[in-house]
Amino acid sequence: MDSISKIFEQNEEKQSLQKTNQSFEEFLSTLPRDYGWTPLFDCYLYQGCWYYPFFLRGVIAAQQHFEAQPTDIFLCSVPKSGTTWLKALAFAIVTRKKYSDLSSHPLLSTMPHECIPFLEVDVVSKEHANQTAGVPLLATHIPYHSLPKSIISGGCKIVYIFRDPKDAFVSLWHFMIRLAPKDATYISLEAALELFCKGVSYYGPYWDHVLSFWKASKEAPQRVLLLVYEEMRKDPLPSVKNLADFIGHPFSVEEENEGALQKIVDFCSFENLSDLDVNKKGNYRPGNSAGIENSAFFRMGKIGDWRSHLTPEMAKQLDKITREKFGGTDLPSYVTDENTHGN
Ligand code: PAP
Repeated sequence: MDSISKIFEQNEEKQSLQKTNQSFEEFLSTLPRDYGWTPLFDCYLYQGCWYYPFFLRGVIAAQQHFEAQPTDIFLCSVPKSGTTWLKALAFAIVTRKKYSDLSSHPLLSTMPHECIPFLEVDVVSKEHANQTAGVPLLATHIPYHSLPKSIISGGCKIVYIFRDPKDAFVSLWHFMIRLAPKDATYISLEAALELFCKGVSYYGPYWDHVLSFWKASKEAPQRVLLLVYEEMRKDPLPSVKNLADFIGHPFSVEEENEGALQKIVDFCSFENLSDLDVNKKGNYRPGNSAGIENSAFFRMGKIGDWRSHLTPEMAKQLDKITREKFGGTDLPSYVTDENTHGN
């Protein structure tokens, strides 16, 4: 990794940046490569996880330069598992005193992703580590074993959200179609499933990602909290209360009596956020090749939407891997009863 250390030395000069790009390309060429679900990018295997080059560059830079502060709180997730929701909730919880009047709340005009820096994209050096306006929240999709060391050694709190791999797969497939250029041939559901099952997906393998945080939560439950999308969707209050306690912003009895917890749950609900103009009409990272409409992050927000897309055989294929990977853990089984598979 010596050459890579050099690659990511902080240097703002144009010439060095160009050199960096060339060296990064060279590094990429040494990694296993596969089709990235879109003609836009291939993906590359680094430390057991599949990345697009744009993100991998940031992951390596973060591993080398990011110095976490012990007070930093990391919102972690495998893509398409509830990241946007978790960001909105955590942001609303932490800032609730400042924005007790919801009519001026930043989430009314800013999509949740823009409220919280994304480690491997927005925060790659010590200099940039200070969080937005004193909010100690950062987000990342990096699996636990590849997180920058200072996050673990600094004892930072980590909140991890995940969901049924079948729904995450369907959600990701829709997202990649939205991301693909308008005139491009979209990846079929069947081809995407084959890649997903091989582990080749955005920050995949999906199951290994979840397991990395599950193991960490077993080893250090005081430091790593797991949130289950389905549990939150069915009954958000207990999980959101737990989240607030865990990140050190518990709701007082008085606040609960006044309905402050319920107010945040309602404010951050799919129904409310997806109906805001900013999330219906705004754009995320405009001008970037990975830019997309904000609405792509608010599709259905449903448990079990996979039933509208996957054949029983496809669902069984995913369930088989889930059973193998999650067997022996106390993670939700996510294996659908044989009799209820299907559309
Ligand atoms: P990301 O990894 O690209 O940030 P992420 O937010 O993790 O995406 O996942 C998007 C999913 O969360 C979408 O699921 P779907 O495709 O099955 O519909 C999206 O609809 C859902 N989602 C977004 N916001 C909320 C919310 N407030 N409550 C519940 N689900 C939500």
